[in-house]
Amino acid sequence: MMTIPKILSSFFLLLVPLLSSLLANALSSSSSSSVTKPARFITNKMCPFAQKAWIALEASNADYSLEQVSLYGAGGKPDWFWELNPQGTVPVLVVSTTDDSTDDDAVVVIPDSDLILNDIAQVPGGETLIPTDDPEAAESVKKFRQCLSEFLPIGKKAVLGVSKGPMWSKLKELDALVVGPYVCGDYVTVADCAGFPFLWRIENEYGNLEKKDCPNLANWLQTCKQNPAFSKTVQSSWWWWW
Ligand SMILES: N[C@@H](CCC(=O)N[C@@H](CS)C(=O)NCC(=O)O)C(=O)O
Repeated sequence: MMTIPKILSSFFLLLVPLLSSLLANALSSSSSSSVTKPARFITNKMCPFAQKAWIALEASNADYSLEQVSLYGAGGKPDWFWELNPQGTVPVLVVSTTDDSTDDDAVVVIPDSDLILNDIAQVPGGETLIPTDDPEAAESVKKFRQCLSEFLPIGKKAVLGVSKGPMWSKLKELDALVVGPYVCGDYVTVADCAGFPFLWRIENEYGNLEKKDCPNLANWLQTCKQNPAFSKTVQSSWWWWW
């Protein structure tokens, strides 16, 4: 029998491609003029979900400006942020589809890290990080992201609780999905962007993953850390994903 979290995560995984295609349509059809203004990336550098999107913006060479918002300060979140994203979460990416700054309708707000990854090619200058012309690599991206979404609640339980066994088992599953040097081979895809913030935190907390029978993940983390698109997003203070 399916557990409730499994149902929810399956539902979410079904929802993400649907929302992505709706967003892509909105982005491509909302204006006749070309997209040239830099996107606005609203973030908090301590958040792993926001880090995912930040890496993708960097790795895809997108044209964007970064604005940090304080999430848990005494004054609460600013009104403009609530108006932009009523869920009150980062990251948020705002993509203009016209050069006319007075045209409010020509703005698309993408308020979720997975949606941002999927739509990165819609950002000015952005190159897709989804290998559309390589079915094998596309399948490898899909499997890695699926396994990662299963890892997140297991990792949370392990970090907060006593037993780490289920987390190490799930990490071995992820390890087996890494082709190397990046998840799908020689180039960065959304799978690398999605995985790095979370797996970096695990390595930071528990040490080199090679010692946990995850040599591929250990080498992959090393490769990512040497890539400026990843290394510039690493912070000395950071949050877990809960
Ligand atoms: N599903 C969202 C989750 C983002 C998320 O949980 N962000 C946290 C910070 S790491 C947040 O904004 N929390 C603000 C709050 O809960 O009030 C995504 O992937 O973008």
